[in-house]
Amino acid sequence: MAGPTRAYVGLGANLGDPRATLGQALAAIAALPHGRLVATSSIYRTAPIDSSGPDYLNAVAALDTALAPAALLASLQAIEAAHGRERPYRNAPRTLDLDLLLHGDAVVDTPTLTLPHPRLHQRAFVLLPLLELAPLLAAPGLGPLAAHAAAVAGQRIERLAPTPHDGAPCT
Ligand code: PH2
Ligand code: MG
Ligand code: MG
Repeated sequence: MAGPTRAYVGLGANLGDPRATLGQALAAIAALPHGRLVATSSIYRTAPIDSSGPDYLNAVAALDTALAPAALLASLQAIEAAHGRERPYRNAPRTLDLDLLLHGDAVVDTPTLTLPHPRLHQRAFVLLPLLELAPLLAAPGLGPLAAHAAAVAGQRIERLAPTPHDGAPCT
C-alpha cells in the first residue's frame, strides 16, 4: 500500500480573534485522523487581496495524510464550519478559511476542488509561508515555487514573531 501523502493547507482569518482561531485550527488539523501535522509556518500579517476588512493573519501547515483529496477537503470544511465560517459572498471577510493548496502531485479539476490551488503562486500570503516550510517545493504545472516569489513582491506581508501561545505540535 502506498504511504501517506504530503499535503499543504493554507490558513487565513480576518474576523474575530484571528490569532486564537489559527491556533485552534492548527490543533484541529493536528487531530485529524489518518495523518499527522508535520510543520507549521510562522504567522503572517497580510493586506487583503481581492477582499475587504482588516488585515488577515495567514499561515501554512504541512501534513502527511492518508486521506484522499476530497476527504481531506471535507475535513477542512468541517473545521471551518465549527469556527462559524459563513459564505455570504465570494472572498467575504472570514473567521477562518482553510484552503487545500497541494496534495502530493495530485492534479484535480472538479467543481468543488482544484489542485494545485489555482492562485497559490499569485498570492504572497500563500507562497511565502509555503516557501518557509519547503523552499525547494515544486508543484504540478508551476515548477519550483521559489521562481514565482518575484511576481508577488509588491504584496504587503509581514512575518510576525511567535507568541508564547504559538506552538507547532510536531513530532
Ligand atoms: N483570502 C482570500 C481573499 N483574499 N487576502 C489575504 N491577505 N489573505 C487571505 O487569506 C485571503 C485574501 C480568499 O480566500
Ligand atoms: Mg482562500
Ligand atoms: Mg477557501
